[in-house]
Amino acid sequence: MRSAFLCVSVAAVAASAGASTVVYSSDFNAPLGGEWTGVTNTESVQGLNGLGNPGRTFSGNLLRNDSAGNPASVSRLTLNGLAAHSTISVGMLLAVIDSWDGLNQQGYGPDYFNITLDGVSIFQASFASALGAGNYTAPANGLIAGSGQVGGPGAANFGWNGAWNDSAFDLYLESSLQNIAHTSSTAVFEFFASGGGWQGGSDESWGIDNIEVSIDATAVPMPGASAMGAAGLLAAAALRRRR
Ligand SMILES: [Ca+2]
Ligand SMILES: [Ca+2]
Ligand SMILES: [Ca+2]
Repeated sequence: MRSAFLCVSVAAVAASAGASTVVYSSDFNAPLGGEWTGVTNTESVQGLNGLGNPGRTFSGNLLRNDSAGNPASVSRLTLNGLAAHSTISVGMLLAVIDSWDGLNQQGYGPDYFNITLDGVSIFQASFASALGAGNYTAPANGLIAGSGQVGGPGAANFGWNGAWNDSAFDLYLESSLQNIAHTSSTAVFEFFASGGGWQGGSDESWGIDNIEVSIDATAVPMPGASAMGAAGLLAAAALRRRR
């Protein structure tokens, strides 16, 4: 019996290596905590409600940032006290709201959506829904609402400025946001628009919903496998005593 418990304990430790642990998530449906600073406005997802891939769809509210400027004002997520890790991943649903102008150079573009981690760019893409063309190619199933381009099939208006179509993307499928080398116990993500044609306001804005941050799980450092085995035995014995 003792040897059986030891085997189970060691197997569990081995299985956790390489897995990931969610350290933060928000669907933006409840008031935001102090981890969010900068532009922290939340509002209805409007016509995007229910759209997405299985397990992650727009619902309730999203965080919407319609600030102007180049770069525009950021929405910032600060996470402290992260456990030991070597990589970090972030996923979210992105709403590209109203008349983005892609890389258009006629005075209305370019328009970019950016994500930085600890001040370093981890994502920048240009999207188009009014003029020109963007430079973002969504992976399979990455486009979850609208056409993702000007006048493409599926073009639709999901709310906000009714004169302009909207699109949405599942950035959980964006490989550049997965397993980013990172070891600090603090992580600061900033989300913001930029570009010489960025107008903001009711002309062009963005929203995010269902954000999730995870780190690669690392078993709590232990003096050795035998110590973990002993801890597992003690825990199992304690459980049995309580029953
Ligand atoms: Ca939501
Ligand atoms: Ca623009
Ligand atoms: Ca719209």
